[in-house]
Amino acid sequence: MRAAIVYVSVVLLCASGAFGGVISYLPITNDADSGISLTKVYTHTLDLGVGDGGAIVNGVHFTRVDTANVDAIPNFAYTVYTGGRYANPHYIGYNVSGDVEKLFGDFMFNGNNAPGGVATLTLSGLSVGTTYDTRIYTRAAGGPRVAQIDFENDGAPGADDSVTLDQGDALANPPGLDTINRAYALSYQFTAQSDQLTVSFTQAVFNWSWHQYGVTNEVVGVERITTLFNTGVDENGLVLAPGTPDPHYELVGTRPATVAKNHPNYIGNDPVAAEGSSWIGPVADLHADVAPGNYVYATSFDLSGLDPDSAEVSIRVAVDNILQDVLLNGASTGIGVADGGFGGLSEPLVLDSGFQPGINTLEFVAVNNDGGPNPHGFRAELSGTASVPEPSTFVLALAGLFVLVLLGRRKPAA
Ligand SMILES: [Ca+2]
Ligand SMILES: [Ca+2]
Ligand SMILES: [Ca+2]
Ligand SMILES: [Ca+2]
Repeated sequence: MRAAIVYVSVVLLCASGAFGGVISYLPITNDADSGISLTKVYTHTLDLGVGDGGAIVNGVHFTRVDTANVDAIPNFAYTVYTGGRYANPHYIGYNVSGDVEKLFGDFMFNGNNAPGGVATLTLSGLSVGTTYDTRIYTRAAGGPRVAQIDFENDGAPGADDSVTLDQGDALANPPGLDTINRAYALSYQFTAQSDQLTVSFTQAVFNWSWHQYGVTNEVVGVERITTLFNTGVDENGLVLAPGTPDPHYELVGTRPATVAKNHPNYIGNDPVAAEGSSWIGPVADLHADVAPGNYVYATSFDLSGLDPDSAEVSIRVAVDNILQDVLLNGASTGIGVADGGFGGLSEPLVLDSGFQPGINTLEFVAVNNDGGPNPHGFRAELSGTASVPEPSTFVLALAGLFVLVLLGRRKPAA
């Protein structure tokens, strides 16, 4: 009975976030175990180094960072206090295969840094109160490459969390992995107290700095809605050729909408087979005249496993001639775009209510102007996120149940 009470207390402490940041180590051998996923909401995906460009891992595109552009990367800074910043090309031989190998191959580093010298990575643009998981990708390349790593987010003096690691030895504890040359992500999970996280590397030995291979920062507990698609793209989000039926948009009451060659007056389609969007319509060449009246484009997406009350969908549209309304699950949202909206995509139109569990449907009510047949087309770019229901809510409910059971049992003895 006493053991059960202690267990419940521990669970309550963990679930209520009574601890600060959490440091952990995630071994990586290939794309499948990289933890890099299109379902995640990232604020930063950075591949440091030169020679093989930004890695694309499981569909997630990394931004290449080297000495030429490091100071121009938004919401990011890499500073050194002695020595200099250098970028190295691609090296192999560290037990990683797949596309993620291009993240671990090349790196930047603080060359000629003095013992006790400090290099810092700063991620900014964070939202106070949001929980993030910052991952610093690392692997062995000789040593002793020992550094004290400090995490600073709360703005109060002193590191919020610290660890000392030899980058050249993954067998040492921490990180305590299975072999010296095991690549891994150094994960730091924290709830932001300010809009930036600074990670400082204070190195112990001259010219043995930490190599910086890559950095990601993901929002914890939130996922991208991966079943939302732009108009005119395939399952991978790549633009389809004109004449192809759109696999995700139906022209209601007639047929699948057709991916279409844009009218010369319209914003140009993104290139075929690239990420982006394309015009769709009733015909394959939008220069052709079609009947005036309503053209309703419908698409659906799946919120299974996500909290519909937390869903938020952002939509940018271009339309010839008017977007009269957007229906979410059959209900008007009152969102529209006035005449002339085909020279560019609109500002984001945001939906943040009216979602339901499972499959949701969006219908775009487009109107082609009166006055006889004239050109018509529709184009949309959609993105969205939703929370993953928290296991801790369930754990708390379960813990509460245990307490009730315990209290109930204790009553007769009192
Ligand atoms: Ca690379
Ligand atoms: Ca601090
Ligand atoms: Ca890299
Ligand atoms: Ca028209």
